Amino acid sequence: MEVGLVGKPNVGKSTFFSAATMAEVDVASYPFTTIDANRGVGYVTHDCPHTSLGSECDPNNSPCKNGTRMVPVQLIDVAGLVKDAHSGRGLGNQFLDDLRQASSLIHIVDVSGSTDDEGNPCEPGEHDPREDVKFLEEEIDHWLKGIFKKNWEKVSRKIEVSGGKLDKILHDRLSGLGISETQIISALRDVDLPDEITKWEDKDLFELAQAVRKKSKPIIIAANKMDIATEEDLESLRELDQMVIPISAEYELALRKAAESNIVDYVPGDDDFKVLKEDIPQKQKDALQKIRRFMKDNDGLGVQDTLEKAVYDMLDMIVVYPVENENDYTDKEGRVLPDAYLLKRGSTAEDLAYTVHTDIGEGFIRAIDARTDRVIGRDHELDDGDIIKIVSE
Ligand SMILES: Nc1nc2c(ncn2[C@@H]2O[C@H](COP(=O)(O)OP(=O)(O)OP(=O)(O)O)[C@@H](O)[C@H]2O)c(=O)[nH]1
Ligand SMILES: [Mg+2]
Repeated sequence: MEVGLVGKPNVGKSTFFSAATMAEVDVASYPFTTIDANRGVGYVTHDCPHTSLGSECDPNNSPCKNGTRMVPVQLIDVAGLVKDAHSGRGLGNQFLDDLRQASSLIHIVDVSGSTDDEGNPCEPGEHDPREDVKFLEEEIDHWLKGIFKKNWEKVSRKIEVSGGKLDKILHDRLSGLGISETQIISALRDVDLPDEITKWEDKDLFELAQAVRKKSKPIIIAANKMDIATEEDLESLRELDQMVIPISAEYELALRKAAESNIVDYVPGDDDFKVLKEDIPQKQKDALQKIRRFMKDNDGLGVQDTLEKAVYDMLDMIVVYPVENENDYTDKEGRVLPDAYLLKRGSTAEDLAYTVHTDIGEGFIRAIDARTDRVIGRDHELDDGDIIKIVSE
């Protein structure tokens, strides 16, 4: 499960990434600080089943803090994208290939309007961030269109001559992009293109790319730098009628670092924190005061909230806990509730088996719902919080 961080240069993508993963990466106040993508692990939270089962868990892939599981999510922080990148401006858009596997995208926008189209600093309010939303979607559409377009003439002729199934062929072309056939079928339904595929022009392929993007890479907008923006800035971005979350990646990073140094007790996503160490410089005290005020005004700092929404709301994911022993909920090593996996709602017991390991998926015989001890078949639809034993060859 991967989530991509995208946006024009200098908006705070790497700051968000660093706050969410606690990895040290380059952050600087000029464009194109990041060139090669940063990859790391962030997490989304889930109520750990151990609280209702009465037995303590012993996690392997997902730490548990006071009954809250931290389920891993891969994050990718890519280079900044500028307008017309598809025709080679800035770093071009080839690096979007890094986002092939991303299931959803977080678009980091500088809501304060203090970076121009190219990511150069400007006076706050000078740039309208709504423009950034439009251009970014278009650049992603151009990138997808470019993938469709490769050898298109040959492919479209072949489809017309041999009568191949269009959705299957498009699915093959997009292999490695984490796009399902169902998403392609539903995108094809949303567009109105000429019946004869060989007649499709550039604009038709673009329209199709746009529909595929909407189905397969949903975008959530993180209105960053809210700490230097006004409520009016935020309201104007909200006029776009998309999911927008006000955030301060800089405050989030500062607070997580303070928590790491035991200066504060802070649970990411909370709307307050506790100061543990009073003996700190006045400057740091003032900074913490500012952060606290921001949290009160905005119900938190927004980074964790954005990630949770990118996974649970945009993708409708559930969390399932596979075990080896359905009676004491353990794995081979005796760890209680060792792993938590994110799956799309509607996933089956067999889907879980494949997620754990291809061999387990291929050898699937049956599964057992550990909470009820009932045997379930491969097509059984899983529920959020299920604990499942898979029996395989
Ligand atoms: N005020 C404020 N500044 C921020 C915030 N987040 C990031 N910045 C600053 O914005 C500048 C750019 O941050 P980066 O994280 O390097 O931005 P980026 O989008 O990764 O930039 P590129 O890699 O160049 O595309 C740095 O000076 C950060 O300190 C924020 O929430 N508030
Ligand atoms: Mg960066």
